[in-house]
Amino acid sequence: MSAIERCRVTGSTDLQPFLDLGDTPLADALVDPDNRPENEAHFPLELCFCPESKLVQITHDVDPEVMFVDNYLYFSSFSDQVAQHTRAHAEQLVESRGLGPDSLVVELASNDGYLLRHFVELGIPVLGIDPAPDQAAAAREKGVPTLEEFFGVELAERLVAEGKQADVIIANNVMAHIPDPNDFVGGMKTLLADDGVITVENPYVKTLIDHCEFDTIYHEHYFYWSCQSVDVLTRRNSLVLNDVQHFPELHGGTLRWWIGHHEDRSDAVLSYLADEKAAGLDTFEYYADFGRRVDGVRAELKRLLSELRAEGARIVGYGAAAKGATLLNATGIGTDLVEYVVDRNPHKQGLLMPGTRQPIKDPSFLVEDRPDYVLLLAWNFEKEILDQQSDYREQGGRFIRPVPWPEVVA
Ligand code: DWN
Repeated sequence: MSAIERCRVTGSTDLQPFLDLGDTPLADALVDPDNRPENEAHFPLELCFCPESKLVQITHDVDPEVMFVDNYLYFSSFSDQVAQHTRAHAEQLVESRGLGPDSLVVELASNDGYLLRHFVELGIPVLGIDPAPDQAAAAREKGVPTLEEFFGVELAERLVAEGKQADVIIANNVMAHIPDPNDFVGGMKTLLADDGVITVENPYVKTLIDHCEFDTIYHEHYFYWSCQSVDVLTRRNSLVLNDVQHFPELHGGTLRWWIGHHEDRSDAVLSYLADEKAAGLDTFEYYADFGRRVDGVRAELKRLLSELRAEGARIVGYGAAAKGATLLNATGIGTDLVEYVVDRNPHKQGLLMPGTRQPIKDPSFLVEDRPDYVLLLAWNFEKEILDQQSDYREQGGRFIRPVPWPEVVA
């Protein structure tokens, strides 16, 4: 597998690498213990910066058909925080856009219908688009019609030819996952009604760098977006980035970008663009020392876990998350340090973490087994998880937060 030679947005060959996390397995490819390959496929996990697109992207492509279809186990509906966030988003759209029975709301990567179900409940026509069969089936059970396809210009043109035009297009946590952003956004432009709006949500690259959230880097995430890079991409596809909202508590720090056919820029988006310019997000220097800081975090985490184990403590993990797979594999944390991982997604229980092979169990096992420490692999849900695990904590169990700096938190 060779590194890309051109930026996936601009085609520029001026790609500047700044982080190498080594060869790691696909973060979502949990392993079936009854059918475990000797060593599942590993791929180089490196980041580079393109000064033309102002975009951070991984240097090696993995076939999307391999990553997102056969055993993709991410279901959006396993977080109360995400559920509350998406309900508020739906309500904001219905009110601000005056949606009703003659509207059409389309979600790209609609997963298990976690968001579109809110519009269905209000009698607003929806269409989900997601290539993962299990998630699409779960969405249909919620009354969300779903196309099991990858989205791009070709599908958008087919939908328009059928008389469909979207008043709202929602793309939550997907614009990091698509190998061809111009085709993806070009499809949005084709499908969007003239007075329609697109909302795109993704973790914010500035938070990733500033808070050393290196574990949110995995092959499923081709891109790590800033307002500047979204601005470049949308303008290249004759759309306009008009507004931005910040959700610092979601997935470690998420931005929601509001995009349309016509310019109507808010003070918020102008302020974010100016702040990013002032912080140097459009320069290599801003990213240059990230690799060194990540090395420091990885070394400290391994030291802390090794020290606790040497004292006779037992350590397990919470959250069979994609970020957990990167953290364990990129830091070299095997079952000698973290015995097993718990996760409340039943599709993941009974499987093994990719690469490091920790077995995945139900979170109720924590109270039964009483390990001394739990490494928060899903640290982005720290409050929700600690509240939920009050019984384990009352038994004296303690959690370890791995980033921005490893520490025992509670
Ligand atoms: O882009 C993506 C980000 C936004 O979400 C997707 N590619 C995949 C996903 O990343 P992730 O796999 O790191 O997801 P989460 O949602 O951060 O992972 C949380 C894991 O923890 C899930 O497997 C569900 C589980 N969980 C749990 O066991 N108990 C979650 C909560 C809130 C809980 O209480």
